Amino acid sequence: MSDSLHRDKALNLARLCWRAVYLLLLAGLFVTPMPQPATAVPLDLLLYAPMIQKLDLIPVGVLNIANPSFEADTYIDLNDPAPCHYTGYTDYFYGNQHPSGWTFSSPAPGETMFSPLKWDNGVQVPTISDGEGEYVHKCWWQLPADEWLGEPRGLILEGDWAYKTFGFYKQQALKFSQVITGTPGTWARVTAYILGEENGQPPPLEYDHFVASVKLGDIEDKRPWAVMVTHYDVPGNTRNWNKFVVATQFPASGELTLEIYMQQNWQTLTDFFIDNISGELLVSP
Ligand SMILES: [Ca+2]
Repeated sequence: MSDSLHRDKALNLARLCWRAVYLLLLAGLFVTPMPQPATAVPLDLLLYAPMIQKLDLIPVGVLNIANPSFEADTYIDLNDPAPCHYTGYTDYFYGNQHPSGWTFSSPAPGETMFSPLKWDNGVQVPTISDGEGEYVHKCWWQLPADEWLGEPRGLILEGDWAYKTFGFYKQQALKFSQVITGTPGTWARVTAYILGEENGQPPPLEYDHFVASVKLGDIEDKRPWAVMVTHYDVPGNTRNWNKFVVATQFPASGELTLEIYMQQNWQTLTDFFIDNISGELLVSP
C-alpha cells in the first residue's frame, strides 16, 4: 500500500470521527431536559387563560353593537343639584338599571350562577346566587376627579358614563347579551374593557374569587380574579382594567350572540366596572 493511500485512509478516518462527535453534540442539544415549573399550574387556570386571536385579518368596517359605551338614555345637566340623569329602564324592585340595547340577566336567589363552580380550599363547589346585586350607570360627576376619563385611576374609558355592578356582601352575577348581525363568512372581533376589584376581603383569595367573561358565538375569553389582577391594559391607568378580545366568523344565519358576564363568587365587597366595548368587521386576505 502506498504512502498516499495510507494518508487518504487516515484523513477519511479523522473526518468520520469529527462527524460522529458533531452528531453526538447535536443530539445532545435535543435531549437536554427542558426546565420544569417549580409548581404545577392549576388545570382551571389553563382553561381560564384568555384566548388570544392571532388571525391575519383585514378590518373592513365597524361592527354594529348597540349601546357599547353605556351612554344611551343618559344626559348631564350641570344646572341640576345631581347632574347625572339616566332615563332608561329601571327595575324598581331592585332599583337596577337595565342598559338599552342589552338583554339583562341575573340568577335568582338559590340559582347556580353563569360560571357554575368555584374553588373553595382545594375543592370545587357550586356557585349559588344570593339574588341580584346592584347594577347602575356611573357618570363622571359622581366620581372623584382622579377617576374621570383619562385620569390614572379612571373608571370611565369612553364618553361620560361607565356601568358598575357590585354586591354588598352578596354572591351575585349579571349577564348582558345582544345579537349581532353580519354577512356569513365575514369575521367579527369584539373588544371590551372590564375592571374587577375586591374592596372587602384582603388576599389571599381563591384564584376565581370573581370571574368575568366575554363570549362571541362559541369563542370565550373568561378570566378569574388571579388573572384579572395581573392586567393593566389601559395605558396610563393604574387599575386592573382587562382588555377582553374575542373573534369569530358569522355563521350561515348571519347572527352571533355577544354575552358578557361579571360574577362575584363570595359574600364580600366586589366591584366591577365595564365600558368602551367596540367591534370590527374583518375579512381573510
Ligand atoms: Ca362610556
